[in-house]
Amino acid sequence: MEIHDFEKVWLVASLVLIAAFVGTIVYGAVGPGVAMVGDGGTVDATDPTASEDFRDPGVYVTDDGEYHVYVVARQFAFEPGSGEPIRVPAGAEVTFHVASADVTHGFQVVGTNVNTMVIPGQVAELAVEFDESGTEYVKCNEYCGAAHHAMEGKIEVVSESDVDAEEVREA
Ligand SMILES: [Cu+2]
Repeated sequence: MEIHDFEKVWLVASLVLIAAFVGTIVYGAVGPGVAMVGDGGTVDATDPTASEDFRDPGVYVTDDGEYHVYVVARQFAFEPGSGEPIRVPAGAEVTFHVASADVTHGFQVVGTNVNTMVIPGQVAELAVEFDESGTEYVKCNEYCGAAHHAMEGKIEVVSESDVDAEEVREA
């Protein structure tokens, strides 16, 4: 069978294109470290503080040096985060566990891909590593009521010795 040279060129070009498209999808899925929001279990949809984990929201560190931040989102604040900032160490893996005390909220670290819905009764779990110290901001990006636009929080990424997480809790 005779295949014209131009036809061969187009055949090869379209195969290369298909391989490139598949390549970008594979890279997008595994390359930049994109992870799904973890299932952190369930809590009482109207009172997450009834569960042991959320009784006293804040920053905890285990014996193994793993940081866990328990955050309660409610109209219109993050606790901790809005009143007092969340202080976490730079360069360590920090797992956020976020629960809502009323309606659906959002929890997004501004300018990053750390972003989840916070559905009442459901704990959203996100593992994050902040490379550099500095201030990060958290915003609610699910409309949650009249003062939704004012629902924000602050994360201070500091050196490990400046983190006030002496309370140890096993994960
Ligand atoms: Cu909101």
